[in-house]
Amino acid sequence: MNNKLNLVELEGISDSINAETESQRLASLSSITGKATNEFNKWRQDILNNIALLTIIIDFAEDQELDKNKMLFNSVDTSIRELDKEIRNYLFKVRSSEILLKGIQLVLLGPPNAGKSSILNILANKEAAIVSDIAGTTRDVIDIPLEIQGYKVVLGDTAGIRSLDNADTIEKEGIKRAKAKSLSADFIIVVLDPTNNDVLDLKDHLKELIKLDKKLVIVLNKQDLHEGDQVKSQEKQ
Ligand SMILES: Nc1nc2c(ncn2[C@@H]2O[C@H](COP(=O)(O)OP(=O)(O)O)[C@@H](O)[C@H]2O)c(=O)[nH]1
Ligand SMILES: [Mg+2]
Repeated sequence: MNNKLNLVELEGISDSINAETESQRLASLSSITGKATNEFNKWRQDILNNIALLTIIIDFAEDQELDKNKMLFNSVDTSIRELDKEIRNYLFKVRSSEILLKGIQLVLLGPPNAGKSSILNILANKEAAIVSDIAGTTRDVIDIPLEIQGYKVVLGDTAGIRSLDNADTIEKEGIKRAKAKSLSADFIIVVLDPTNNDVLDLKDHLKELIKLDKKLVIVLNKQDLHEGDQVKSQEKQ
C-alpha cells in the first residue's frame, strides 16, 4: 500500500519466515531481493516492445520496404524465442524450489520384514514406526520430515509388498498405498532381505517403477545375517 514492497517481495518474506531449512531460505531470497521482480518487469517490457513492433508491421507494412518489414519481423521473432526460453527456465526453477518447499519425497519400499521400519527409525532417530518380525505390521504410510544437509526430505515408510492372497483387508489397502506412494515419490529406497528370497510379488511393481524412469536404489539389509555368497546368489536372480 505504501509502494515499498510488491506482492512478489512480500511472498518472498513469507517464504523466508516459514523456511524450515537453509535451502528453503536461500530459495526465498530471489523474491525478496527483487531479482524475480526485475525479471518479470523485463518480460513485460519485452512483450510491450514486441506488440509495438508488430503494430508497426500491421499498420504500415504497405508503406515500407519489404526488407524493413522482414527485419522488424525477425527482431520480434528472435525476442519471442528468447522470452519463451527465459520463461521456461524460470518455470523449471520454480518447480525445483517447489520440491525444496514440499521436501524431497523419499520412500522405503520392499517385501515385509526386510527392515524398512527399522531403517526409518534409525534415520528419524526415534521409534516412529513399529518394528516387528510379524509380516504386515506396517499398514499406513508413515511420513517423517527430516533435514539432510540443508534439504527437507520427507521419508515415508510403507507396508511390505507381498501377494494379496495372504493379506487381510487392511493390509491389502496398505499394499495399495505403498505402491501409489512409490509412484509419486522423488526417490525410492528398495529394501531387500537377502536371506529371504520372497521378492516375487515386488518384482512386477519394480518393473513398473523402472519403466517410469523412477530413481531408485536397492539396499541389501541384514548384513549381519548373510555371507557374501548368499548375496551373490540373490543378485543373479
Ligand atoms: N538381523 C537383523 N535383523 C533386522 C535388521 N533390520 C531389521 N531386522 C529385523 O527384521 C524384522 C522386521 O523388521 P521391520 O523393520 O519391522 O521390517 P519391515 O517389515 O520391512 O518394516 C524385525 O524383527 C527387525 O528387528 C538387520 O539389519 N539385521
Ligand atoms: Mg514395517
